[in-house]
Amino acid sequence: MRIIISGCWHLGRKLAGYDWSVERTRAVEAIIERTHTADLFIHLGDLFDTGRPSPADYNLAFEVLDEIDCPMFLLKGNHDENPGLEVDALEPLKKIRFRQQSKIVQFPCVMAVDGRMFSLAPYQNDTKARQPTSTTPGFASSQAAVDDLLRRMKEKDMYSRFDDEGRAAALLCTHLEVAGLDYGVEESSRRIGAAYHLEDLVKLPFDVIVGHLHKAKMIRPNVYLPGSLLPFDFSEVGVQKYCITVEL
Ligand SMILES: [Mn+2]
Repeated sequence: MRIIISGCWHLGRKLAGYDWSVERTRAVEAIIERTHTADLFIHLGDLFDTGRPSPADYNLAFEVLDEIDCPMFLLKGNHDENPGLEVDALEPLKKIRFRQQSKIVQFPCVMAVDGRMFSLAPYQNDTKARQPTSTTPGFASSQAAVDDLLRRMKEKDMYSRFDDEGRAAALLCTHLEVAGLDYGVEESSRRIGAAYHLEDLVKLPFDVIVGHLHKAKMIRPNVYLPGSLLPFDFSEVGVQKYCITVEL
């Protein structure tokens, strides 16, 4: 199974009045091209720049997502979220019938696709984490919800397949912060809520793909950050951007 992973498209973002649509369109088109030979596309969150995108931003989201040529998971990011119990920016996308199957991931969950396990940890706010849903019981806090997900993924009988080296056919994708990661330029940013610890993630017998941080990074042995498609600031103009391909 070939999986294409990207995140932090921040549709609608302007920097000092400059609209990144030309750069972003070029990058998104390169990703869409890769989905022609993929089995699954995962967006790691922050599809939109704000919790209340404009009609033009929704129009753009529909146009690009409908071009994706394989089933997709769309995780909620902190920028897609609204406070309290207000609906988030991804909620209206649930009403759209895309060409391909799509799953909007607003709560931590485990999904099985063709015998591979996907642990999906979108951004969580405490108020929503406490609400029971059809698939979750409601948790004391957003941290409790994502800790529960990690605990479930540590149970080996979760996975149906291992390769010759004992690596599980599983993947963890998250928009949460990772404590212990060198955030570089974003180091001083305010904590956004629940977090994973890098020391836990590197012990997992499968790869972990982390969104939210805009700078692409590889942390051995198994933690990867595709970064954003957008420059973080004008110093990054012309810097190479990435997406991640996983063969599982
Ligand atoms: Mn984010």
